[in-house]
Amino acid sequence: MPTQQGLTLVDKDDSGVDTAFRGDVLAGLAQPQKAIPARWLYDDAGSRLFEEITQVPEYYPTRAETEILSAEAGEFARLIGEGRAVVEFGSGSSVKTPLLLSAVDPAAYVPLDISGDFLRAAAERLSAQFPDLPVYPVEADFMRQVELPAEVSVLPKLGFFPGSTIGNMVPRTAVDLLRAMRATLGSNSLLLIGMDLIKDIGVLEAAYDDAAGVTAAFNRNLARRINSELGGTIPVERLRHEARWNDEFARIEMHLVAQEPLEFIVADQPFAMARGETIHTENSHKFSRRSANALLLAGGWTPVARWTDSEDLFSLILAEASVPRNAP
Ligand code: AVI
Repeated sequence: MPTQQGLTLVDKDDSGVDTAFRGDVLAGLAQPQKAIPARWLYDDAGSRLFEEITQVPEYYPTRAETEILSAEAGEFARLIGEGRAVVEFGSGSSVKTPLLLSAVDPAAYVPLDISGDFLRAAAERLSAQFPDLPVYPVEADFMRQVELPAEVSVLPKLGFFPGSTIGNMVPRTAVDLLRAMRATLGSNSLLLIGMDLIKDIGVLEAAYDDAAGVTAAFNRNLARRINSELGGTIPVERLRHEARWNDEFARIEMHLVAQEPLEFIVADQPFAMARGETIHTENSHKFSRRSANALLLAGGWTPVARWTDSEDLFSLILAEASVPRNAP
């Protein structure tokens, strides 16, 4: 597996267009079921809108996971112990990360993120809050094995991947990521991972279609981004946000639904949508205890402890990289 550290991670052409974005959008819009990878939802405006989503009353995951992190500090300390390097996959939340760091008293903190700006801002915030904690931010795509800073190489690691972001990947990609995490963290490592639970469909659909319309704005922002970055003419106001439960695959899907027949251009190429046709923009998989365990095991992690919030909405799972002595 290739490793990388401190590389330039975004390829732009001569006119400043992100070539990976253009490639994904053009390929995605050409498919029978139009679909664009969810990672493109997060430009600056999208990232701000996602922060707003975490505050709307219907979006329970952030609240529920924060409740677990505050309530179980003693158990984390007991099972994880002090002195590890906490390696966070993503640049860290201003609320969840300090709760974990206070609980496990680590020897170092290593946030990994593909976006250097977010990473540096988060690392500065953290250093101000924990002045004695060495912080080593690494700008990298953590979907692949990442070479960690030499300063933490001898320390045992705790990976931290909150938010149920794993649920935004289809299982094949999620397993690839879990394996990459294992390769990054090494054989004596632990992983603390947030995984959202299957629950009442009404609760799920409301969480992804809040009354204030923040999630709708987050979804439609992708079409705005295509227009502004790729010379698009998508009539954004003719696309309706929809959050639908796919029971077969246990996931909430976000779609942009054409309200009438549409024709538009993106990067000089023509596209059309029939009335009711959709662009699929995100999956958010939900898990049972067993399906969460199966995914972790497939990715090379053995679950050792599990916590849920007081309403059983969300789970945090601690898993270890060591090889279990089970029959084959
Ligand atoms: C980032 N991720 C875990 C969020 C989720 O719940 O799947 C993204 C999101 N999409 C709509 N609302 C929140």
